Formats: sequence, structure tokens, C-alpha cells
Amino acid sequence: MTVAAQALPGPFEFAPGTTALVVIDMQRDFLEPGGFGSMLGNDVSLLQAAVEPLQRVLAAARDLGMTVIHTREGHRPDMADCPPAKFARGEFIGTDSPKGRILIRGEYGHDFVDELAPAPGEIVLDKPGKGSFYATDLELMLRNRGITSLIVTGVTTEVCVHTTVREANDRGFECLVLEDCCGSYFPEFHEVALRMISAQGGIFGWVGSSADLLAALPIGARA
Ligand code: TIU
Repeated sequence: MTVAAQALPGPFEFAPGTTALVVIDMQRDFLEPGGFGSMLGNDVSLLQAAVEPLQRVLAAARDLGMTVIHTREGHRPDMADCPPAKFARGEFIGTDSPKGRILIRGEYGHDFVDELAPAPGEIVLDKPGKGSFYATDLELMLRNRGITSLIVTGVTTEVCVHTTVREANDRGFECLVLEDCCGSYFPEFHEVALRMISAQGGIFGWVGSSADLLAALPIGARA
């Protein structure tokens, strides 16, 4: 079954059976006060708008039995996988916060927000960098499942979402980014980052909305 969702620069055609929904870094450390995002000086409430549409898309993906992958940015407790150059620009990585050590695996703040907790059987991918392919087994898992297309969501649009889409595009995966299921601490970066993806005939991929995706899917889980 192939479906076509309205998008820019044109319809995004995909088969749900060979498509994965990728939910990037919807972690407390980015979305809730007191975590990595707020320690960087950001207004973390700006990311909340993505949660509700993402819940609808997640429900639809589950109805269809699509592959769902949830990523988390963070590091081992001993921080052996945290590059000194990254730590130098975020020296609070690994320090204590009300939600545990910042961006450290196993800590409460590093985990997903409650509204978007993974369901049993969904893939949780821990990554040390901004891109989801760097130093992870994501590509191997996608190839093993015959996945050729990705629906990409999460935070932040211009950082981890963009890096992941660029990595995926270079590896030959077709990416649809859902604009209302992404978010940034900088609304202008969000807008421009999305435009960069679909410009030049879709230089990195496609950009659409959750409503247009859900309207294209043959399910009862539409918004
Ligand atoms: N997940 C992700 O985007 N990591 C970041 O550090 N984002 C910022 O916007 N800082």
C-alpha cells in the first residue's frame, strides 16, 4: 500500500510498511524547566506545542503497525562518550539537577516526557550526538527492516531534527518532516530550518503537517 501526503515541494509518497516514524529527543531535559534546554538559557515552553500533534501521529503509526523509533540525546554515567569539545560548551552536562544528572542515561530528566512514552516493542535509541545516525546502530536497524522512508518529528528543529534528516538523506532515506510535530527554542530557526529542507526541489526531503499526513492514512486514528 502506497499513500501520498500533501507536502512541500510535492506529495510525499510512501508505504507505511517500509516507513519508520522517528521521534527525536522528546526528553524532559529539553522540554521541562531545570534541564539541559533551560540551562542553555532557553524558554523550554516553546517546545510544548509539538506534543499534542505528535501524540496523534504516534497513535496513527501504532494503529498501522509502523516501525516507531524514539531517540534520546545523552551520555553514559562516566561520560566517556561525551566529547571534550561538547562538554566545553555545556559544562553542566553530567551535573545534578532536580531531575537528576543532566543528559545522563538512566536519569529521570534524560527520559521521555510522559505524554510520549514509548510503547512496548518500539525502538529506543540512545545517541551521544545531535544526529541519530552518528555512533548508533540506527542505519543497521532500518536496513534490517527494509525501511526506506522516515517521518521525522521532535526537537529541536534546527539541531537534532535537521542533523538527523541530513544524515538520513545522504544515506538514501526519504524524509518527511512534520512541521507542527517539531519545535525550537528559536521560532525563526524553526521556520528557516523547515524551508531549507524542502527548498531546491526537496534538497533534504519533504515538509508537511500532521493533519495532511493523517488525512492520507487509511485509518480510524485521524485527527
Ligand atoms: N535534541 C537537540 O536538538 N539537542 C539540542 O541540544 N538542541 C538545542 O537546540 N540546543
